[in-house]
Amino acid sequence: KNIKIIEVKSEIGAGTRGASLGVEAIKIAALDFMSNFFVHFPSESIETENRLLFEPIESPYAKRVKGVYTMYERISKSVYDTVKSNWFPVVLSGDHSNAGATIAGLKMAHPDAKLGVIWIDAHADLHTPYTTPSGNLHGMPLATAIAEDNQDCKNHELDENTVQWWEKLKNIGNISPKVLPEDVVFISLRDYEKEEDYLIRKYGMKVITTSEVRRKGAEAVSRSVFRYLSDCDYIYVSFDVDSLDASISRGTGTPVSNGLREREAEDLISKFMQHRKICCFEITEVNPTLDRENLMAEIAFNILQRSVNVLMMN
Ligand code: DIR
Ligand code: MN
Ligand code: MN
Ligand code: MN
Repeated sequence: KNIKIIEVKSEIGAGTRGASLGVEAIKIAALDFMSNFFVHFPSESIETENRLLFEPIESPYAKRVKGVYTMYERISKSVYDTVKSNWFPVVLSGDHSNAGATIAGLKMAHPDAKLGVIWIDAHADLHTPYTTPSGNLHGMPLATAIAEDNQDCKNHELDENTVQWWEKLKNIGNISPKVLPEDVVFISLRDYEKEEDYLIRKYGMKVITTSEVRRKGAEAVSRSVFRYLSDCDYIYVSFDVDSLDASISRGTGTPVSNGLREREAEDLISKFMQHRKICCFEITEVNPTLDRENLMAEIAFNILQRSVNVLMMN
């Protein structure tokens, strides 16, 4: 595969500041390891809307949603163009809201294909403006992909403006839904709210826990994931670094205990990358401002490097 790196230094979907520095921190990790990894690949840096962080918030239940929509437009177009010109997109992104846009771009490039998603994350990211506890859009990208409102669990009344932007997010590319809930697999999910649990149960979504990864190993877990997603044509892997255990993920906005070890994540993700259906890989939520040294970015870089090596051999 011919790799192209798409850099998305956007953090307007996060609740904690600093994830927009994650991409640069990963490059610093490469330099500290004396690796010339980044020399080998063409890259594109997507313009951001981070200036909105200095402005007042308009929609408390979908913070900076207009800016996130602009990012959805830019990122989906870049991913679409990359796939259409036969490059394999590796996305390095700030906060996880960007992944909703990556999925949109993949679906726009393959409108008739069935798209599967492997979501490696402590969180389900299935909130909607109707249910969100925080208003942060990094908790909602999968809901945009499956075009879910979850009105059954509604906690807030929304103003018309928020509703309109949310509708635009779900419908970007004029294909909705992009992914079916049955074609999503969660890995190391362990910190989610009852509204998300409702959707996971309602749709019978597939969840593979940290202990299952530890017990069965990368090989067996990977086999069962691809068996589960066997009727998908293309599969996207989204790696939120907070899937890693809190003991090593200080450098992310929302660390959670009982997560994956570095080696477990690395072995599993590089196994995934061997599969012919894998069409895109994203690493997200590295926040060096919260870290000691640059540990989170170094781990992300190691996983990136090994994954890309596997992709290039396939
Ligand atoms: C929580 C935290 N579920 C929220 N979410 C995430 O605010 O929606 N943290 N994704 O990384
Ligand atoms: Mn996430
Ligand atoms: Mn997360
Ligand atoms: Mn199926």
